[in-house]
Amino acid sequence: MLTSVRTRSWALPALAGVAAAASALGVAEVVAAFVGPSSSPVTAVSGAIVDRIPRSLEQFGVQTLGHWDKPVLTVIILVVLAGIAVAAGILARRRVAFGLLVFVAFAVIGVLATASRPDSTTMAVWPTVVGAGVGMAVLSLLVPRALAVEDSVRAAEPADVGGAAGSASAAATTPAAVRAGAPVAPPPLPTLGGGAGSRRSFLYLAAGTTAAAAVVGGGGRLIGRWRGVSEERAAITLPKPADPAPPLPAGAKLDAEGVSPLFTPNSDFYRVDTAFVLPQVNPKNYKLRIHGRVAREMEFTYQDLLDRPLVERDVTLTCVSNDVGGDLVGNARWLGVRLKDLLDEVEPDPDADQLVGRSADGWTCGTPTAACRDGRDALIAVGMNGEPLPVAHGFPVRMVVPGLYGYVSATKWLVDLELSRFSDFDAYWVPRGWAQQAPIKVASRIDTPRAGAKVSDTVTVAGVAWAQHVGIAKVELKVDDGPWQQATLAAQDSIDTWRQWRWDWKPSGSGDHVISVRATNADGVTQPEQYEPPAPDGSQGWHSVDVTVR
Ligand SMILES: Nc1nc2c(c(=O)[nH]1)N[C@H]1C(S)=C(S)[C@@H](COP(=O)(O)O)O[C@H]1N2
Ligand SMILES: [Mo]
Repeated sequence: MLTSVRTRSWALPALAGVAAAASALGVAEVVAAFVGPSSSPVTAVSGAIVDRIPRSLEQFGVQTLGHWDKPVLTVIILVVLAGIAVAAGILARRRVAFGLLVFVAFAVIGVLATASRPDSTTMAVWPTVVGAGVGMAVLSLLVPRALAVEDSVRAAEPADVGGAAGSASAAATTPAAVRAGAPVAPPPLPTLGGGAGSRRSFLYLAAGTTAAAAVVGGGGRLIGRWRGVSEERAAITLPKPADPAPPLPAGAKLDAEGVSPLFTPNSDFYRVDTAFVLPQVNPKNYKLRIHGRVAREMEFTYQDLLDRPLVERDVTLTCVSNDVGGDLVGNARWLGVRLKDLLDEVEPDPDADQLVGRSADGWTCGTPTAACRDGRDALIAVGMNGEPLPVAHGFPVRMVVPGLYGYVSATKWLVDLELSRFSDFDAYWVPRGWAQQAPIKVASRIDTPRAGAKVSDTVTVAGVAWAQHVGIAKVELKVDDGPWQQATLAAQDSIDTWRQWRWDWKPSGSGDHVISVRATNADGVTQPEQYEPPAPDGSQGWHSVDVTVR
């Protein structure tokens, strides 16, 4: 009996803690909707954690969870917060002030996190402060009520007390009003059966408060999104390119079922970034500043960029975290301003060997200045596959440099370009263990058949191969330890785009087989068999799939 009394007397204050924490977070989301997305304490703390995650763990996260990495981390954070909220409620049993202290500690963490985000403003602490205030008020209201309910229930169940002895029993029968620090809540009259009823009504109160807070918080997120830049984006009509993409050669698209399309639709395009909520950069106030080791600083509005002659090019983007056979790669038709022209106008110092890109949310990227000026189609891009950049892909302005992995070339939500030196500055991923310079390695992937597929008769093996800014010269396949055989290549769109390939295989008998692919670039470099993981400068090795011939 004693244990059941104790369990129950912890449960209601714990619920009060959860309801209070939910109220704090829900209210904070609403305030954040108006202050700016990164001022949400959950978002800011998540971001601060991501920035401190060790390289191995981050690598593991991206690899095993893919684009689910952020939702999963958010759920983990919410579960941890719920645990702490339970603890705050239980602490408040002794003294409401103890529970309030937990909220104060969390407010301090939230304030530090929101104030130190790279894109924070002086307003950024408000969601946390207001949220914490509301949470503390809810805790102060609910905990005494929880205790009063417990006391009235216990008063109505004398059997519970009779069986208990010692201090536990004394504590369990102390009226709420006597507990130090607890405001006097009117205890409901202890009538038989009425105790259980008030317990239930408290449960409804706490659960109702939590649910209302979740709705308010979700509403806050929606308001934040609605207050975002999707309307501004929808209102934009991009100018026609002065220099359109060259027409696709005949045979640039293979029709093989299951092969990646030559152009990846924007909705399917892989997304990799450190942003917990997408930066909402309004093109109306947009400025791109180019400065640092230059003869003259310059600034460009969004309209300034659109007013320049626009270039359209097909470029395949690849993430350095893409493992052998992975899908962190995609091809798009980009529209933008030639970066080389802008750099020629600011006149970089000869020793400025690194161009540092900065995003609206403070992420940084270091690109060799030479790669931006050597004649390749390095772009300050505003369009992707015929539309303004999607917000997730860097709206309104991002960088695209053929031949370099995304983390050293493809700054999204680009607002600042600084001419610097590799010896003076390490961009975001460099201190986290990734290479300072990272040209894309020649790679190939089997799209079909899928690993583990059951196949028969004639098997169409097909996929893509890429070696941006060099070009793909040859793709070969082999089955088990058989000889390498040449695949049919689609016609080359450009050396900066991937090439589809296909190979029709007639298996000679049933059983399990391993199909492997390797590509050779236009410089004659063939993918080596030796596997290398993505860190520190890109994965390497042959992609293989195992199939069963029936
Ligand atoms: N602002 C910002 N830009 C960024 C990143 C980032 O984290 N923040 N990630 C880079 C990386 S690692 C890659 S691979 C590409 C991915 O571009 P995508 O999401 O449009 O496919 O964006 C690059 N640009
Ligand atoms: Mo990346």
